Amino acid sequence: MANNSKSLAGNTSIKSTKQPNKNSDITNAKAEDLSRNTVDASEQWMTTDQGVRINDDHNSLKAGDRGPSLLEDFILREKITHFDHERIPERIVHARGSAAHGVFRLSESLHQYTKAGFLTDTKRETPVFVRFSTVAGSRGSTDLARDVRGFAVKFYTEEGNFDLVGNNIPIFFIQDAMKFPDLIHAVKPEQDNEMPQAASAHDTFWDFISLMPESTHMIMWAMSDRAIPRSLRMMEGFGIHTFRFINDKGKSTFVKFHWKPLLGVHSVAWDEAQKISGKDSDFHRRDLWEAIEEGHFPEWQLGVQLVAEEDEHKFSFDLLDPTKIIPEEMVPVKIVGTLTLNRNPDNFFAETEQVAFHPGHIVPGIDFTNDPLLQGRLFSYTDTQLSRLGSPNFHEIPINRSVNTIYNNHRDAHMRMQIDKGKVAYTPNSMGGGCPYLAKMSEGGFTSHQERIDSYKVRNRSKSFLDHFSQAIMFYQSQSEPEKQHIKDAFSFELSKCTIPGIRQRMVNNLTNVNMDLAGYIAGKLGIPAPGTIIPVFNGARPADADSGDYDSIYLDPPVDRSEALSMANTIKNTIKSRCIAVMMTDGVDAAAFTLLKKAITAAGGKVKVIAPVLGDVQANDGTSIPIDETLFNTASVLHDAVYILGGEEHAKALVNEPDALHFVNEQYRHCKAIGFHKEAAAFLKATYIKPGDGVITNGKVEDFINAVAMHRFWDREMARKVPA
Ligand code: HDE
Repeated sequence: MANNSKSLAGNTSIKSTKQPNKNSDITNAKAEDLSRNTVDASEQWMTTDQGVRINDDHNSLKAGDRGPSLLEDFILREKITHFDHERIPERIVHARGSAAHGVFRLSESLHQYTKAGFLTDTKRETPVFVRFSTVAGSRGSTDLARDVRGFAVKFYTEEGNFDLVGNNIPIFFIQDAMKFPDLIHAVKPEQDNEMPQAASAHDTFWDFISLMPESTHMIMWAMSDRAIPRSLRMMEGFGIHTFRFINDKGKSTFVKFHWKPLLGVHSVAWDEAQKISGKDSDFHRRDLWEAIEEGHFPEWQLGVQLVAEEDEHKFSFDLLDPTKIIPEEMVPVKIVGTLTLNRNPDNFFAETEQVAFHPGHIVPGIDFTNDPLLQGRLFSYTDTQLSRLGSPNFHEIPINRSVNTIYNNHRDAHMRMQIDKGKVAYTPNSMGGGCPYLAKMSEGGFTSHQERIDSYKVRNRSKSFLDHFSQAIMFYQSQSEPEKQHIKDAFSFELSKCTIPGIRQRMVNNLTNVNMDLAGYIAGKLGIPAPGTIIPVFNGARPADADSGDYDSIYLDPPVDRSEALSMANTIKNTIKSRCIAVMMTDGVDAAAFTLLKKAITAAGGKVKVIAPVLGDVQANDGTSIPIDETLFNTASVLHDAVYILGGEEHAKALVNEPDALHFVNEQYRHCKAIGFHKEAAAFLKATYIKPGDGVITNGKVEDFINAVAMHRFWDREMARKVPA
C-alpha cells in the first residue's frame, strides 16, 4: 500500500489555535544550545526510533485479520516498550513544579565583592531556567497546598552553571542536614495509609515540629499567607543560607540572595486556597504559563545583603544558622539586576522534569559557608539525581548542560552522549599533550576559598544556634492585624487536624514562647485552657548524653522589634497587570459600558473574562453579540481576582435569578476582593450580602474599580464582617 499518511494528515489536520510557546523566537546562548535537540513534527513523516518511515500506526501485525499478533512486529514492540518506561521516579521533595526560561540582566556591577562574570559585567545577559515547586506533594498534587515554594534558578553563565536553589521563605525548619529525612518523613503522607496528600495538617508533622523548637521561626512563616501565594509570579525568593562572594583579590564577603517580584508579594485566603485546589489544581502552573504566553513576563529584582568578613560575629544570631534572617533594617538589600521569564518550555518532561539543580553548582566568585544545612545539601543533590535521572551523565541532558563545551576525564556510564576523541582519559598525560589543561586562578580556574579551620572534630550543635524564638517573635510582631489573624487561624486549622491531644498541647505550649495571645487564641479554638505563662521547651535535637541544659533553647531579644519587609501589607499595590477580572453578564447587558470597562482594564494590563450562565454569545442591549469566555457552571469565583457587574437593568434583574452568580460575588466579597457595580446593577447588589465600601465600588467609576483591584485584597473587611459563601 502506498504511504499516504502525510497527505491524510493534511486533509484532516486542525492546527491548534493555542500555539505552544508563542515566544519561541527569543534567542540566547542557551536557547541556541537547546535548539540542537529540539524537533518539530509539523509536515514530517512519522518514523520509528531507528528513522524508518511508518505506514500504519493503528494496527499491529497479525497472522490473518483475526489472528494472533506476531512477535516480529518491531513497530508495536518499540511503541509499547517506550511507553512502558515513560515514568522516572519523581523528586523525593519538590516533586510538583512548573518552570520557564528567561534571562538575567545585571544593572550594577558587584566587582568589588565577586569576580563572577554574570555579577560584574553589566553588558551580559545570562540565560536562566527557573523551576518553582511545592515541597510535600506528589507530582500530580494541587498547586494551592499550604506549603513552602521552591524557587530554583539555573544561570547558564559563560563560566559554567550557577544554581541558586532557593525557596520563597528566607529560612528553614532545621539547622542541620542530619534532620532533613526526619522532617520530610514527618510532613509527607503518613507511612501506613499514604494520607494526607500535600498537606502538613496531620499528626506526624505536628509531632515532629512540636519536638523541634528550632523549627519555630519557620513554622510561623509556613502558617502565614506566604505559604498560599496568589501566583508564583507574586512571591519572593531567597537563597536562605549565607554564601560567600570572592573577589579577584581573593577577599571574601558574606552574602544572602533575595528575589523581589515586581508585581509585589500577594497571597490568597486559606478558604480560597482549599477551593482552588478542587476547581483548578493547576492554578499556579496555568497562571505562569498563560502570563508568559500573553507577554506578561514575570520579573524579579535580584538583591544581595552583604556582610564584611570582619563583621561575621557582630549579630546576636549566627550567620551560619539557616533558621535566621538578617533583618533588612540591619543590612539593607542592594538591588543589582533583574530576572525576566519570557519563554515557556517546549516539553515539560524534557525540561521541567529533567532539570537537575544543585546548590553545589557554583562558579568562580561564589563559595560556600559552613552552614551545616548547606553542607549536607551539597551531598544530597547529585546523589538524588543518580536515582532520579539514572546516570552520572545527567549533566548532558540538554536542559542541564552548560553552554560551555565540557572537557575532562570523566568517561562512560549510562546514556553517555559525548564522544571523547583520542586515547587519553587521565591527567597528568604526555600522550595527549597534557590536555585538557588545568586553568590557573588568573585563567578562570575555580579555587576554593581558603578558610582557616582549627578545631576538634565534634558531633555537636553550636551554642550560637540555640536561640529559637527571638526571630519568630520578630516575625509575628511585624505582621499586620489581618496577617496575625491568618496565622492564628492557620495554626488552629492545622492543629485541629492533629488527632493526638498531647501533641496539640505541646505545640500550644511552645507557642507561648512566641506570643501569649497567639497561644491563647489557638488553645481556645482547640478547646483547651489557655496557658497562663510562658512554658520553657525541651530541645528535641539535644544529644542523649549531653550535660543537662547544655543544648536547651536560649532566650534572646529579637534583633529588631519589627521589620517592614516581613509584612505583605507593605508590598507593591500599584498594578493590575495580568490580574484576571470576571465580568458577569446575561442578555441585555449594557454594551457601551462593557466596551469602556474592557478597554480600561486591558489598557492597565489586566485581563477580562466574560462569564455568563451558558457558553456562546450574549445579546447586548444594542443588538451586538459578546462572546463568552467562561460559564457559571465551568468556572468559580476563586479563580478570579475581582468581579464587575455591568448595567442594563434587565440584565441585572436576570442575574438576581442566577444563584451561582450570587454565590460568585458573595464569595468574592468573603475573600476580600475588589467588586465593581455599575449604577444600574443596584438590584443585583441588593440581593447579595455585600456592603459598599472597602473595595466594593458602587459609583460605577471604572478608574476606582481598577485602583481597588491593584490593592489586591481588603483583608480588614473579613475582620469586620464574615458572610456565608
Ligand atoms: Fe532541597 N532537595 N534539600 N532544599 N530543594 C531537593 O534535589 C535537600 C533545602 C530545594 O526544582 C532534592 O533535585 C536536603 C533548603 C529546591 O528541581 C534533594 C536539604 C532549600 C528543590 C534535596 C534540603 C531547598 C530541592 C530533591 C537539607 C532552600 C527543587 C530533588 C539539608 C534553600 C529543585 C532534587 C527543583 C530539591 C535535598 C533543604 C530548596 C533530595 C538534604 C534549605 C527549590 O536533593
